[in-house]
Amino acid sequence: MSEVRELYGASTGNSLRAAIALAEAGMEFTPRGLDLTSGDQRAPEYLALNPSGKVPTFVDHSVSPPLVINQSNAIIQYADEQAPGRLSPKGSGAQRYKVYDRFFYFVTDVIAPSHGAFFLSQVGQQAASVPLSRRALEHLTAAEAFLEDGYMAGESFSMADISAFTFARSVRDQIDWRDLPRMARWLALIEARPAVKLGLQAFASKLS
Ligand SMILES: N[C@@H](CCC(=O)N[C@@H](CS)C(=O)NCC(=O)O)C(=O)O
Repeated sequence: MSEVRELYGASTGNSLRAAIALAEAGMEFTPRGLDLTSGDQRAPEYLALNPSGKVPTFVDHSVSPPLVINQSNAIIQYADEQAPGRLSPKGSGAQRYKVYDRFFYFVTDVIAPSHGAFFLSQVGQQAASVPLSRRALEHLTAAEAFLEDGYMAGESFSMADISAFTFARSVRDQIDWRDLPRMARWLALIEARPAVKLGLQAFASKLS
């Protein structure tokens, strides 16, 4: 564990994607688990790092002043830059843009509606949340077509797999896997990766 890099988070999709990206990039970090149900994210010392009171937050103390990144997807981009070739192909060829294309598909067409649905159900608007949840699930399962070469953006693991993985895992009981043989194979493949296991465990001792 490195005290130089810290990742504040909880066992939620955004924090876990960031933790998996850092682990896949081979970057050691100290997980700082926050208990969201107790309101740790609104403690003044945490708000000084992340004024919106959300997780995750990444801090790199090796630079002065320390580098602070709040958005999970910005942390993933940072991990990608630190370890060229691990989360996206090196260089600027077509394959890099395929990775970005698929990465942002999951971020904007799957994760964003699922967050919207979560918010609506939290504020008592269950009925309104249903179409958004359905949309997120439909967009996820449409990715069966992405998997002809094994991974979400081709023959190699990339940040596109990270962006798809935590949501797919969270809705696994809502999916009829018999219709999605490639995706079933893909989910097992991603789950078996040592760095993915490491990332998933990062905040395991804390509730969220
Ligand atoms: N766009 C942000 C979203 C962060 C976010 O919504 N985090 C949620 C957990 S998934 C959170 O901290 N919720 C606690 C709260 O709002 O009090 C990201 O991707 O990092």
